[in-house]
Amino acid sequence: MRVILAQPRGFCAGVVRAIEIVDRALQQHGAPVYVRHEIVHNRHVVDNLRQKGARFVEELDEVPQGAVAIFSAHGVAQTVERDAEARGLDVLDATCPLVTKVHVQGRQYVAAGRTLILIGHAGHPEVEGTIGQIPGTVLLVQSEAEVAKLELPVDAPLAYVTQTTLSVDDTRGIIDALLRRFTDMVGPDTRDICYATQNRQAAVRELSKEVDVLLVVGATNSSNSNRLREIGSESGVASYLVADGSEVKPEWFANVHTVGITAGASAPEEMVENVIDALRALGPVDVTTMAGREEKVEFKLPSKLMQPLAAREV
Ligand code: 10D
Ligand code: SF4
Repeated sequence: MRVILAQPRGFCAGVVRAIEIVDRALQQHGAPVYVRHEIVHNRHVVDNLRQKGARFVEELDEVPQGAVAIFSAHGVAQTVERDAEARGLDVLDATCPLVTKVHVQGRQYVAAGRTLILIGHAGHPEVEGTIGQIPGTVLLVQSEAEVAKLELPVDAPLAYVTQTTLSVDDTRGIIDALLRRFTDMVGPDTRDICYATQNRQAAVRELSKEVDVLLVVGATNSSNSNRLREIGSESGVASYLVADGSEVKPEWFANVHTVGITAGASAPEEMVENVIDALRALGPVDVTTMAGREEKVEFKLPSKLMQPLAAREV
């Protein structure tokens, strides 16, 4: 079997930063440190940090007074920030800077007197965080059909922002529907969809032309990973989302010559290796990597974590 690895795939700069924040917090403060929500949507990442002493909670009332609390890469509402302050927690914010950028943009549109529409998926933590970062009402739109249901005057001053991990193609359709229906609408086009999401989607679209089966390494609750699997399916390729090699099923590969593998922005490269090992167990494989865009994005850590460890101990 031929295996072609997507390029780029796997960890984005926001995920690298978020994991590094938990690691450094553990080094500086010792265990336990508390993380609100999965730091990124991947069980292997979470289990690894848990073994090092991180404790994962869904709400801050599970965190003892004065403890170190880390917000996940997906961001939080302002009520969560205020709650952390009221509880005297030592907060480290691992919200991806590209998610924070959307919060700032949304607040600017509202300050300019516009009603804000958020294009995104209901219930996702990034969407809950973004809604809670913007004062006043934010209208959530999940599909083109929902654009038709918005109860707003056609000439109302409106703006939109989007979740960072959406399908570029679906989002374009929703934006076009908004622009067709309303006359005073501004927004970033699809640029709120982050560089990592756009690059991984473009790579999978290319890869899908070459393969019989696509495996996306990622978690079922990972929005960006699900979008990659959908692109494979929409391209007519049998596409499966797998957390690791244990989920790979031999029957997917009957009469299959070429398998594509990509990984969501929160999926560790070790899990890609683990999936390749599962394929090797079925027979010989020849692994190559597609030609693809090189990513050089890096984000700074919070200043609290930049001090050398020795200096803090003095
Ligand atoms: O579900 P998701 O794609 O938003 O998050 P995941 O943790 O899988 O990947 C990192 C993306 C983030 C934090 C949203 F920008
Ligand atoms: Fe940031 Fe994009 Fe990664 Fe989300 S997927 S953490 S927005 S770089």
